[in-house]
Amino acid sequence: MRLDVVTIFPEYLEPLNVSLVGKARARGRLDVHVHDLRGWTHDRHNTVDDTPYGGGPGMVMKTEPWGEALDDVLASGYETGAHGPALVVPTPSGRPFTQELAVELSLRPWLIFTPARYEGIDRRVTDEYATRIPVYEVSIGDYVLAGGEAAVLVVTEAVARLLPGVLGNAESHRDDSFAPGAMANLLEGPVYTKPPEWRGRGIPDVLLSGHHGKIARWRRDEALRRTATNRPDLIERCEASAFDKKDRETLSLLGWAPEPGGRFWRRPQDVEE
Ligand code: 6GU
Repeated sequence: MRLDVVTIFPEYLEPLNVSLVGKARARGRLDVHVHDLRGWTHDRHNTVDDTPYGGGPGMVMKTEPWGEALDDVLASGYETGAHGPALVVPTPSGRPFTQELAVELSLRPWLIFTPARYEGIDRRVTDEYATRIPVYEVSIGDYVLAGGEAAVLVVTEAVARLLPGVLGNAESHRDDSFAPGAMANLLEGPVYTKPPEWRGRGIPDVLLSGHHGKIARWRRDEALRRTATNRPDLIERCEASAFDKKDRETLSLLGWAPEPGGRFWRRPQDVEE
């Protein structure tokens, strides 16, 4: 997969050289190109922003540097044989970045990221490239960052670990908490390793029992417990058929009630205001 990032803070993308993404690059699974947007300015001050039409606070990133940068990145990619580019525009106004979208992006051969500072990029830039290539406007959560660079790191890491030969263990994705079609999309429960006792704290007996059926059931109950506490919306979203008989018992003990249709709902007295 080829990755291009156009930014006014190329040094912010240094983490792409380390850890999992760095390994993917070293193994030849990822071909990363970081570009300084200011290289496509022509004035003495390397201006990339201007005041917004219609007034209001902040500054807007200008069309011309982005247009020239993206034209050059697209052309250079084609020259080296890249195909199927897609633009990924990080913005708090984008669609939520999910594991499902990470999987979709991991199947594309070439992603071009356009992290913006200030109040974002002049809309005409996205509109223009959307007539040529797929454009994904993505948000990584319900909070506001000062710029899209951190979001590029987040998306890149989520995508890179899905590329063949990066994680090493093909099984590892299937159980991801948010893997599409995962067992009821539950959060993963707690994990333990040696030593068997640490500061007076032991390991749950069942994990030492060697009884695979009981271990699987315990893990499932812990996943239900953690999901019910941290992400009750995920439980409510589950189809009735996602829960077996023991799941239902566990959820009832956790204070959840089945609807007539079989879906689960927090009992009204347990819903926080
Ligand atoms: Cl992608 N960018 C910015 N600036 N803020 C965000 C975001 C992206 N996702 C959530 N907040």
